[in-house]
Amino acid sequence: MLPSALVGAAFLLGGGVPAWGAVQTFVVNSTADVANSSPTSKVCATAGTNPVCTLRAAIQASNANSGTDTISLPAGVYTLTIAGRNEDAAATGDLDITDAVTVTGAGAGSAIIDGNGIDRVFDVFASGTTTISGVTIRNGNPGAATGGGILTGGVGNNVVSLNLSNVIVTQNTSVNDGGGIANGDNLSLTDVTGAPGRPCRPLQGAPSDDTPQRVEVIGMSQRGA
Ligand SMILES: [Ca+2]
Ligand SMILES: [Ca+2]
Repeated sequence: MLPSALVGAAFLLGGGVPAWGAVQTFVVNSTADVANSSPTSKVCATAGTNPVCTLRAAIQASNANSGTDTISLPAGVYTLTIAGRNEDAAATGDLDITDAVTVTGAGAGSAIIDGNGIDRVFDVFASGTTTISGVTIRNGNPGAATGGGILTGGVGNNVVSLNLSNVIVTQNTSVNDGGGIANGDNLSLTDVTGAPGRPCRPLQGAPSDDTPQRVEVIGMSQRGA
């Protein structure tokens, strides 16, 4: 254990960047879709003279800062506008979660993340447990890929657990399966509402330890049999 005075000194010397992987809380203060000042920055701040903490910047900062950080998302409509599918560092298209994180929205009815049809909304492939609550996830469209709103599952030996609580997944589209959510590992759904997507399976994947509770899936149809 390091002396607290030394930790404090290191904190100051680091320009406010927590040292040694201390987890952080990022409070989003802009609905704009702008990347962080640098993909490796652990501070949520866009470049320029009036930096803000956008959702994308917060995801990137959380990815860069090892440990399960928290992202606080106030009420608002957060529309993704930086096109570019098949990119896995949250710089373009979907918001890639490469380090487990807790995203706490103001409420499913008020904190709305809109994929704007440019890509899915979240691609969660970080080891460990990611929790997303109090948001609506809508208008995702990854094109010829799975997971219209959310794609989650491990890459390589990663084991991903995604908990969704008080989340609405609606109006997402996928050419392939998982119009709402495509899951490859562990998915826990509590108070999650799904509403119409495209005619494909709204929820793909059959993990062994799903714990759905009070899950409502409305108006979806399944392609094929
Ligand atoms: Ca992190
Ligand atoms: Ca991406």
